[in-house]
Amino acid sequence: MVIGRSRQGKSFIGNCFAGSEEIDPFLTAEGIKGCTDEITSRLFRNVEIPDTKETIDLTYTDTPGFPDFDPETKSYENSVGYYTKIVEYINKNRPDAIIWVINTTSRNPEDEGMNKTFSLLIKDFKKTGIYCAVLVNNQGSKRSFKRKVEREKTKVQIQNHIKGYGIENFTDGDHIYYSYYEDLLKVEVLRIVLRAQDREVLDVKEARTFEKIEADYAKGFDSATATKHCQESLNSKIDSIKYDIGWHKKRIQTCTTVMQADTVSGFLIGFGLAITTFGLSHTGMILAREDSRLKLVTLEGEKTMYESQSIDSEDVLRHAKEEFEEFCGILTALKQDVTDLRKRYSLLCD
Ligand SMILES: Nc1nc2c(ncn2[C@@H]2O[C@H](COP(=O)(O)OP(=O)(O)OP(=O)(O)O)[C@@H](O)[C@H]2O)c(=O)[nH]1
Ligand SMILES: [Mg+2]
Repeated sequence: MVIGRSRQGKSFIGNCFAGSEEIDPFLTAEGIKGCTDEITSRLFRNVEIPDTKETIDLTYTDTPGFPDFDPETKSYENSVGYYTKIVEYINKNRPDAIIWVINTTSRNPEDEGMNKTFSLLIKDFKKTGIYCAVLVNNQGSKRSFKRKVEREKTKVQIQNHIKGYGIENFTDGDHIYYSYYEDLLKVEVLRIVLRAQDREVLDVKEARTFEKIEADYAKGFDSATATKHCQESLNSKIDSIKYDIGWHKKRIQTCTTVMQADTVSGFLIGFGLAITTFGLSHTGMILAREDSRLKLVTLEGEKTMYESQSIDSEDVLRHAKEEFEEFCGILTALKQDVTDLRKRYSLLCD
C-alpha cells in the first residue's frame, strides 16, 4: 500500500507494474490538485524479480494523497476523511507493507511542515507491526545515474533535502529506498515487498482513526492507560529492532551460502532477498554481507539500550504529553480546532 501527500507519484508507480500494451490501471494527472480520491487495489500476477528466476503476485493499493491543500475549496477538509479511510483499510486488509512516497522534485516552502506532519501520522502505523518504508521518487533521467558515484552524490543531496521531515522518527536504519530515475521505481517497490514479507508479526495491532484517538483523549488522563501506551511504544521499538536483526542475520547467511556454492545459479531460486540488494555478483554479495554486519552492530547496541530501559511515572507522563502534543500538532496542521480538546485534556497540558 502506498501513502503520501498528493502529487508524489503514488498512482504513477502503480502503473509501472502494468504491461506496456495495457491501459494504465491508476489515474494520474499533472498539476497541483489531488487526483486519486478512492482507495483502489490491483493484482499484478507473475511480476518478475530482476536477475532471478522468481516471480511474485503483487497487489498494489493506491490511496488518495493527504494532508494537502485543495486549491479549489481552499481547505484541507478531505485530509481527515482520507486518513480515516486509509486506517480502516489497513485494519481490514493488513497490507504487507506501507510505503510512504516522497517526490524530491517538488520543493515548496510548505513541504517541510507538511511532511513533518506526515511522519507523525504514520508513526501510528508502525505500531501495527506492518512494515513501513519510505520510497524516494527522484524522477531523474537514467543517463545521469549510470555511475555509482552520481547516485551516491544524489543520495546525499536527497538526504539533506529531506532532513527536516522527521523521517527518522518512523524509519531508523535502512528503511529508506531511493529511486533515482523512474525505471528503478518497480525494483525498489519489489525490494520493499520482499523485505516486508519476511517479517513474522506476533503482536498485531489496529491503527487508530483520529476519532478513536480523540475519544481516548476526551476521557482525560488515566495513568493505567498511559502506562500501557508508554510500555507498548517501547516494546514496539524493540520489536522493530528485533525484526531488523533477524533480517540482517538471514541476509548474511544467505549471501554466505550463495558464495560457497559451486554454481551460483543453483542457489538463486528463493534468494530474491539477497539478490535484489546489491545485484548478482560475488562482489555484490560481499557488499551486502558487510552492510548487514555493520548494521547488526548498531542494531544490537540499540536493542540493549531499549531493553535495559525501565519505565517510571515521569516517563509515562512525558510520553503521554508528547503523544498528545503530536496529535494536536497533526490536527492543527489539518486546520482542525484543538482548543476544546486541549481544555478537556487539561491535566496534561498544564
Ligand atoms: N515521468 C515521470 N512522471 C512522474 C513520476 N512520478 C510522478 N510523475 C508525474 O507526476 C504527476 C503526479 O503523479 P501521480 O501519480 O498522479 O501522483 P499521486 O501521488 O498519485 O497524487 P494524488 O493522486 O493526487 O495523491 C503525474 O503527472 C505523473 O505522471 C516519475 O517518476 N516519472
Ligand atoms: Mg494518485
